[in-house]
Amino acid sequence: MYTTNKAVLSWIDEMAAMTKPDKIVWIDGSEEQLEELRQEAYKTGELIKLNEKELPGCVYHRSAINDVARVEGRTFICCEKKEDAGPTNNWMDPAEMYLKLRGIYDGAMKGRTMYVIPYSMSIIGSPFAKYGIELTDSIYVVVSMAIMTRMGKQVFDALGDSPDFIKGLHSKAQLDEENRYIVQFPQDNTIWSVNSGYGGNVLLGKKCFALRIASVLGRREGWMAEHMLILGVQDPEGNVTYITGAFPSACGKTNLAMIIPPQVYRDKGWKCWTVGDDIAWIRPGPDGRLWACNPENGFFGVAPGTNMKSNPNAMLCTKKNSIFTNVVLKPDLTVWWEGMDKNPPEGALNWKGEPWDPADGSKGAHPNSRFTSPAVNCPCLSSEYNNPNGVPISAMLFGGRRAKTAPLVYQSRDWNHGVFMGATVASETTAAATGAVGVVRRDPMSMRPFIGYHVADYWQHWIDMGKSVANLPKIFHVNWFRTDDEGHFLWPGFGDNMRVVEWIIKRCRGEVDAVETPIGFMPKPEDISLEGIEDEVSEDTLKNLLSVDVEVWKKEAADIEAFFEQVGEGKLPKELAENLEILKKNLGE
Ligand code: GTP
Ligand code: SPV
Ligand code: MN
Repeated sequence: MYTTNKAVLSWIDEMAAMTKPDKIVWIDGSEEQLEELRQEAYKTGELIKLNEKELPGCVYHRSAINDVARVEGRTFICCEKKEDAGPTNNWMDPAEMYLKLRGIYDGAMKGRTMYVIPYSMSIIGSPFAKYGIELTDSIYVVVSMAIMTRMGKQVFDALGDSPDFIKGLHSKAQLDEENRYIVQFPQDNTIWSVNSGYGGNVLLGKKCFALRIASVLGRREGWMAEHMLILGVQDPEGNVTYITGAFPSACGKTNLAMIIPPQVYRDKGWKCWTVGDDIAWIRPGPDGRLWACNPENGFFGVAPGTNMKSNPNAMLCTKKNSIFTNVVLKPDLTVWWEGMDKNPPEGALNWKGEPWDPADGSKGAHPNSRFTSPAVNCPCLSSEYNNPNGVPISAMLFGGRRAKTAPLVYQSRDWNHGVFMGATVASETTAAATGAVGVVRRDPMSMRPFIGYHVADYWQHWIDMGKSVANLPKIFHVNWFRTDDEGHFLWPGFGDNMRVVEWIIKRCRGEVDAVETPIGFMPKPEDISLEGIEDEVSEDTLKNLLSVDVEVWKKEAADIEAFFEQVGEGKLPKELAENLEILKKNLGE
């Protein structure tokens, strides 16, 4: 026990009385204790130690075959009134949900150990910091939280006697899909997760706390919790401009957060720095700007497609002290995934643990297989990463996977139009959540699965932030995923996204003008540099990428209107309705 905090102790007593673990172990954050736990997990097979020479400090983990992604259909926001959860969340009366879950948790930790994990989201003691405790029966969760958060007994010192902490309870229970629940109780600062062992469902500091619960806190306290990367872009003169980007799950945040500019840019002196790759907590600063910090302390990144060409920085992050989940396990105890290189290994085990023959056409790694790596491993980690005040934001990007419709980049006319652009983001679904992949759905601010309250109230909070902040970031929409009629990507993406980022930064500084179109400001084609990729992207392709098809956009506007009717429930902010009218008028409707 590392605390005399009565609220902490009585809550742990109550949770232990319900889940009935054989023993309770307090996690202090020391490497010795973590190593003991890893050794224990090697014995049970929960973790497999990887090749110490090739991958020092790394472990392999498999989640159950039916448990490899977030389960949006089984994720609930249990606030007092159903109407406050809104149409994009599952809801159940909190008393009813507690009763139901108590039944499932009853004795769920019998024969197991309950680990008490004290952790901080953001730098301990900083203006951003919020503390949490996760109780879990999974060693995988303990070692993951040690990477993903600032974890250990120093959190109790910071918390002192305060009852102000997020109470997280996780049990793998039987990993029973039918009784799997990921439940947020915002009025109680409580998260209960049961019958899963997959990252986003069980690392409670991440989506459950830092987005679902934190979005509720942010609305109440005047700040924002967003599903955003944070990137520092350094120009040849040495000025660093910070941008954030909200793209839906598995749509490119980690990749943009770790971008390496193309050679022609590096030669001129451009450099990019990672502050965060998934979540941003954003607060108004004393200078009237918005300041962002990354509340996490590691990366939980999509493995497939990550390679030394697409994202060398992410590859280098995974070389030590990392966890690999649901990837291919090679006979030499190293790992592989689709898109790492062109040499699928012989004699390896697939993500299910079965002998895998690459020739049989099946995937070796699960499409949502992941690496978990400490932020300190990142070769391009920003010098401001540990700045307790965060970094000042000049631009915010929204985007998604759109084969058609959305151009490469466009800029909003003003903040409210930018909020409209974010509110109406549409993207093809990915393997990051269970369910069909490749279906276009509206994913407001890429937060659809993570807003802890009514989506229209969340939009209103964005509008209100715009009124209270003097010096707002500029807002842009990007789409790296436009395809030709054969389904090939038109834009090379990855490092070459720097070409779009440069235009965005110049817009923020008033250094380049733009063309006004029905949907917003767009670059003149000659203002997007193709230097060095003239062979890959012709001027015609670029024009195509920057084209707005009025007929397609009329359909888009009608679809947005239907979406607003469906989710607005009589409280759609008038600024969004106005922007829809402007769009329709601009399209000649
Ligand atoms: P979460 O961790 O689920 O929130 O995902 P994320 O938004 O961080 O996505 P990530 O950067 O891991 O990218 C997901 C997938 O998109 C990977 O397979 C990438 O290879 C692919 N991807 C990322 N950026 C680009 C790009 O610019 N162009 C193309 N074509 N694919 C990209
Ligand atoms: C996402 O799905 O957006 C992720 C992975 O970042 S998870 O932690 O599972 O949510
Ligand atoms: Mn994410």
